[in-house]
Amino acid sequence: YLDCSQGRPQTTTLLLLTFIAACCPIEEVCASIVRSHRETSQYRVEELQALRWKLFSREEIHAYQSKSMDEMWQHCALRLTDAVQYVVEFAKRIPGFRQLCQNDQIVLLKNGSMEVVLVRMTRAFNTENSTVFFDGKFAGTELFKALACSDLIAAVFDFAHSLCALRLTEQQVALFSALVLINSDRPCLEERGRVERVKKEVELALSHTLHRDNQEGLMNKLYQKVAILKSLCSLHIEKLRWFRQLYPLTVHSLFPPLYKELFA
Ligand code: MHQ
Repeated sequence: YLDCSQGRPQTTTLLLLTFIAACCPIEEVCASIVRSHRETSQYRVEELQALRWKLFSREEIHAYQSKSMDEMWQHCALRLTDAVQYVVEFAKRIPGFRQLCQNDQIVLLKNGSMEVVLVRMTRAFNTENSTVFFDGKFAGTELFKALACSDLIAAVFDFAHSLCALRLTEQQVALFSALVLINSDRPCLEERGRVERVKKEVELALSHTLHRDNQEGLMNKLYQKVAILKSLCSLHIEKLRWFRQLYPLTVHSLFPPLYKELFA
């Protein structure tokens, strides 16, 4: 049945392949993570692709730039928190995540949710004009001027560029996001061994996908990105500390509780 030498596979062969896929545990892990990503991705890629030339007008950009610093911070914290909420939902659906103890689930989310938001940013990034989907349209770095952290914004946009250059498929984005989240090197994990085991599964799923796509070389490039992600997140935390010193009350009473719980 598996002989395809006549050039076209027989129906039975296709059925058999589907059957093999369904019983292969690693295929199942792949499929489950990809499904979780799809169901929690906030915007579908096709949706974002269709909107990629919908830019803010000069006046609209000016309106964002004229906001006060604390107003713009509050606005971005809200948008970021929305995005993080979807990532939390994604995490809960990664096979094995819910079976970890509560402390470790929180540790992984505290350290990894922002990193996954930045990975997901590549789906919402237009490399042709360096703009990102924000508040319903595409925005360049200048729109974020009022935040007064142009170094962070520039670094985040640079990262989006470099990750977009790898031209990952949606499946690859899904599995890479899961790998970023299930990181057994995070400090303060209680059951590091269990996290390690879940991580190994996800890693296997990612390398399996890359092998199938004939792109095994991507694995090393993705590991390089993990280091940049870590530095971007430290920079975000550093900026938040600086902002909190200037506007403690804004952070205390106006920032979303989830944002504070994760980053402050
Ligand atoms: C998601 C959709 C999405 C939503 C929000 C200083 C500070 C508080 C934040 C987007 C840094 C500013 C974020 C809003 C900036 C880097 C943040 C603010 C994919 C990610 C994306 C596009 C976020 C990307 C990062 C943004 C622009 O599905």
